[in-house]
Amino acid sequence: MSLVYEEAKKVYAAIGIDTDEAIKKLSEISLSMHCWQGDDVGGFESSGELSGGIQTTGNYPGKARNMEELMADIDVALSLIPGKHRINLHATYADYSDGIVSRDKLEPRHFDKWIAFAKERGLGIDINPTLFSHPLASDGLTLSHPDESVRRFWIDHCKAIRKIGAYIGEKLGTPCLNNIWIPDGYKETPADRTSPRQRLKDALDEILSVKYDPAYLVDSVESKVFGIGVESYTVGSHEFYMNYAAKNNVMCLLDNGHYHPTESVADKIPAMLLFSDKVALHVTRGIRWDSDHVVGYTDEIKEIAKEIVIAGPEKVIIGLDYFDASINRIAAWVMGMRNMQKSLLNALLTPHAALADFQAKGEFTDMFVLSEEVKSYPVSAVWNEFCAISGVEANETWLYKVKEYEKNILTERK
Ligand code: RNT
Ligand code: ZN
Repeated sequence: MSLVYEEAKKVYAAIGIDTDEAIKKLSEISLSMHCWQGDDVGGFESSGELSGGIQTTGNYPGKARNMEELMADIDVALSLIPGKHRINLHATYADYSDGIVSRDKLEPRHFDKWIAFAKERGLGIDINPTLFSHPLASDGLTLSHPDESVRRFWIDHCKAIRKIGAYIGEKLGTPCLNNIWIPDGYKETPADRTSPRQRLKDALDEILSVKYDPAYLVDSVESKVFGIGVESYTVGSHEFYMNYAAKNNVMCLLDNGHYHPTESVADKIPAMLLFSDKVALHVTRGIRWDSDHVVGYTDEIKEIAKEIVIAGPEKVIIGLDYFDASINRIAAWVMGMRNMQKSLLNALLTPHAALADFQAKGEFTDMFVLSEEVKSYPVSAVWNEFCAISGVEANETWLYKVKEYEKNILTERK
């Protein structure tokens, strides 16, 4: 135990916080690390363009070109991130070594390599059907497409992925989160806002009519306010999914890049949890819009972390979702994951009960002063201790290892 940590321990003890306990709790929170940061949401199915109103910008060298490279890069990232985590996959990261398979025909065996990878490392896996970057999504419509045959393809795809998710959950002994996000929407103000949503509702009903053991598979639906090219209307809006989730016993997934910039996902979490047992998150950093920048140690994320800690971390499934191709992709993973963890630690070191007590008594001066002063308490000393216990670098020196790997491995990829 370092002297600095011992000092910090005393400082926090004075406001009733046990730092050892905070470290223990933090080490029990796992985050789902999105595989798609490693290859700019490319996947292994085709080399076609990314579609669906999302965009990766930048051309930093060294993008993973296949499953082996992506796995190797994930290993490097995880070696620099404290704690035990999960991997979040998209359907298009299937194992196509026996040939490309149509998305509606994907089978559990196409994910056996990922399962073996996860098992060896003690990781969980989450999954997402991929309803973009495909000829049948080129109209910008999938589950809400007016053409029945297009809808059928995507319904069957989602069903195939749920089956795969349940298989993964069973094999790994930890529930796999299947998250449905669709890009569907319109560039111009639609004449009919109802029919597409009716079709989406019917499609979801069919997809979710197949029941799986919740010990293996849990489902969430992810809303969005707009996407590039679908600025006027999105079928899967927040109200649509919030009501759908409540009535159908699935989870809402809140992506903090998917709301109007002044809306706060931190504020939504406790509201949602009065009506559902759990909520799922995609943590990102929007700048002006859903720009999917690397998660920072920002006020927005700290406030989200605070609500997670107050609610109880077991009630919130935390996944990251961003894609930056302008910097080293492994560094992007590591920094985002560590920032989320540091934000959680910051929340674990905040005297919530005392602050809530001030609020209840109407002692707002005390509440304000304590919450402000606590912001400059020595979180970093506790963070460093957590990293030391976990066997990873405490500060920016982790980047040397990424740079070494970049020099030896990434620059060889052309
Ligand atoms: C898009 C959604 C969605 C995707 C990933 C790749 O705006 O956030 O979650 O980012 O599924
Ligand atoms: Zn998302």
